[in-house]
Amino acid sequence: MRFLLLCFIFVFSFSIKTQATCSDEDKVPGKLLVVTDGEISIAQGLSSKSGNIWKKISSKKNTLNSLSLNSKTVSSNSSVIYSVEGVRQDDLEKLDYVKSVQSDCYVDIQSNDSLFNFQSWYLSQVGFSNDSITPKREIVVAISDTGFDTNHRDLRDNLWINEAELNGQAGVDDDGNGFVDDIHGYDFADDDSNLQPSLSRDTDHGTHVAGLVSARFNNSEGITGISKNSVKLMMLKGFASNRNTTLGDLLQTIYYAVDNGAHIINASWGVEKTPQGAEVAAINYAVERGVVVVAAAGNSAVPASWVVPANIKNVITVGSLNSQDQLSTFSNYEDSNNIIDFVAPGGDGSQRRNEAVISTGYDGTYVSLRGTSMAAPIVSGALGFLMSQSNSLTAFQAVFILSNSSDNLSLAPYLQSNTETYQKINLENALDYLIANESDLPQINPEIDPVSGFGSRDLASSSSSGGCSGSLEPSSGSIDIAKIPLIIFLLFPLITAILFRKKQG
Ligand SMILES: [Ca+2]
Ligand SMILES: [Ca+2]
Ligand SMILES: [Ca+2]
Repeated sequence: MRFLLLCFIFVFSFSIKTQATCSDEDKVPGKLLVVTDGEISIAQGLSSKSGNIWKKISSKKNTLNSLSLNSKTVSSNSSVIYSVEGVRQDDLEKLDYVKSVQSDCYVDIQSNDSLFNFQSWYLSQVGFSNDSITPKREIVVAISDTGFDTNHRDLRDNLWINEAELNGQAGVDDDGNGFVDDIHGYDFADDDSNLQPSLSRDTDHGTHVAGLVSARFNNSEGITGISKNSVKLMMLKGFASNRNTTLGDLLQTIYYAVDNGAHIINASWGVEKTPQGAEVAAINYAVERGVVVVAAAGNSAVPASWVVPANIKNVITVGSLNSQDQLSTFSNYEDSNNIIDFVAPGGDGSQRRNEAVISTGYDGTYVSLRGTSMAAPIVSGALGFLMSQSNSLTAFQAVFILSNSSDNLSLAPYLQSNTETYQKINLENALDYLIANESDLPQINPEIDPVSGFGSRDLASSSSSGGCSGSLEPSSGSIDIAKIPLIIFLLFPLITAILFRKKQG
């Protein structure tokens, strides 16, 4: 908080030099900030002014009530700042121990999450408001990823909890769902309940993605997730401790998420291929049950239609923007197959802007990464947040709203000239849209293609039709995909720009 205030003051002193006080609108009624030339003694008598309150702001906390204005300062070694209520400004200005008097002001951008300032570039870009807001219900977002620091102070209070396992016996599948001790999720790569990441080079990825969705909001710690505490995180580890990560393991995460109550699944991973039976079936399983799968578009600067699961019909696919609303240098892009549904901030490559997105890291740290892996959870968090603001909004209705309230950008891939229209999410507009239209939103029932992939924009957009055409690989399908060591090109940050790593003691 202190850090935030300092930054604010820094900006303030440069931008509004001539304006000593805030606008009338931003003034806090009846509250003044008073600088004295020392600490004030307790009143000699309470007769002259009663009902005033002096709350010390600088150094040690101290509150004085009903102070006599005839009080003298105890010492004049240093200035002391008080927040004062119940006294007129001109009465204060007459006092010999008062050095200055000013209005207190409401600060527009604020958070008590200490790293908020590092975050603000991308939060403001998607219309994130820092107002506290009460969710009408709790939404579950499943994070299908590399593994997690479930003890992270900025995550542990927002974890999904399987109560039967929490209150059950170790080593026993207490809820009979087929998985032993799955209290916060499961590790499908190692078939156990240990969710810790196992790859040394991938340790931060899952924790980072989870934090973007639902790091604890307003807990005086670290960062805030997009969903402002309205989302519980179901932690699903699908990546193995070596290169043998399989699509099969990752598809298991989707089934588990759907079967165990997730509303949204974030998949910040992919593999370059055309859709086939297994992955299409997994996505259809989710879609038929009203669960939205959000996938990263990929970081290879190629068409997003090359990547599973991004290219599967009804998957919500997310490309990456830099802070200037340009497609990130690395971001996969649209190639007229209507693959990319949304764009959101994900940083930029070092050849242009060298930007990254800060979030939670492994072992209680905070790290900055870039990639469409980071853009996707911003959309997942936005969808969860929208759903939490309504008692009945479905995940696909949330997609509909996000699509109809987004900002259209005409963008070309890095070093290319062919532009396409992309939809940048806008949380503020989305919430307004929900409030204005909640009673007459259409039912969104995505068309299920039982066989093939390709095409997704028809889902997110109210007007466009189809998008499901073209050269589909027939799903002849009985490849045992779980046995193939696929080269999952994790949509990893190309480079890990570590602003700092803050140990949590
Ligand atoms: Ca279980
Ligand atoms: Ca158990
Ligand atoms: Ca926080």
